[in-house]
Amino acid sequence: MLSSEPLNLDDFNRIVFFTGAGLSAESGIPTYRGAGGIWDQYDYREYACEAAFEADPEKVWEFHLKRRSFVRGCAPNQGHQLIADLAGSRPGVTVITQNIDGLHQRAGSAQVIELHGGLFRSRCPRDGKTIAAEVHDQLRCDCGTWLRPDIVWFGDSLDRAVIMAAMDAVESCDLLIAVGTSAMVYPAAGLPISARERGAYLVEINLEDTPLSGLYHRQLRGSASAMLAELLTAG
Ligand code: BV8
Repeated sequence: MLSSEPLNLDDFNRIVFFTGAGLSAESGIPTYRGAGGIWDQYDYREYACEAAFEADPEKVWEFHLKRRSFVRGCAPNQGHQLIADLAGSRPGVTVITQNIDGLHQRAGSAQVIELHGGLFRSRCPRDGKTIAAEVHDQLRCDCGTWLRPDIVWFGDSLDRAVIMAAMDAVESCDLLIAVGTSAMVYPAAGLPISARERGAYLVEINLEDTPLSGLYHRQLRGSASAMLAELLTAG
């Protein structure tokens, strides 16, 4: 594990946290890849893509309702809390997450860009209406159409406004801290590249190297919450 003396955050004006499933692993939510990953247990082509939903919406909903009730039973961990506390203590902190679990918001982060949507929202493919699904899982829209989870599946384009907001944030930040992402899924994985090109200082927190580790000025190897605690707590 490389030394991770705390950064002096006062040296930075605009900080982006770019987070992936590894941040939520310590909350008990399985990651996507690696041992025990979601895609190890489920073939996304059967349960989490437009074609699967068209073919059998009930089967896709069964998978997502199971995930909703599981995630409802999970709580934000210290990593989510440290990020939320920092954002609450100073201006210029933005969270860009690939996660759909809503744990950043439950930890108190207000400024969260959800690149891949949210597990606790449903969307009507016909009229575009989105419905919060915190408690009740309404599966049909008032217009009669099957609602679908408001999640960006493989092959779905990301919401244009969301990716533009993420691009603005990474192109104007001077510090980007990636936490728990395998840097495998595009266009999300390319965001730190844009930050680097604009001269930001980059830190990668992960258990292992990723295809983009060479991009980072500092690579901290260890669990997300422990590394964030070392990095963000002064002294
Ligand atoms: C798009 C939804 C335009 C949520 C996900 C061929 C056909 C079609 C598309 C493509 C294609 N080839 C390439 C593409 C583009 C594709 C893509 O990039 N595929 C990859 C796999 C090659 N991208 C898309 O389709 C995107 N849309 O491009 O639209 C388009 C349209 C049509 C055709 C072409 C292009 C949409 C991508 C969104 C996909 N949605 N899931 C859900 O269902 O749950 S993917 C999934 O991966 C999640 O969204 C997740 O956010 C994302 C990234 O995963 P990570 O968060 O990084 O998690 P992962 O498990 O991978 O890694 C965890 C890391 O944490 C590990 O490194 C681990 O070591 C570390 N870790 C673990 N524990 C800890 C830890 N670190 C610290 N502490 C710990 N405790």
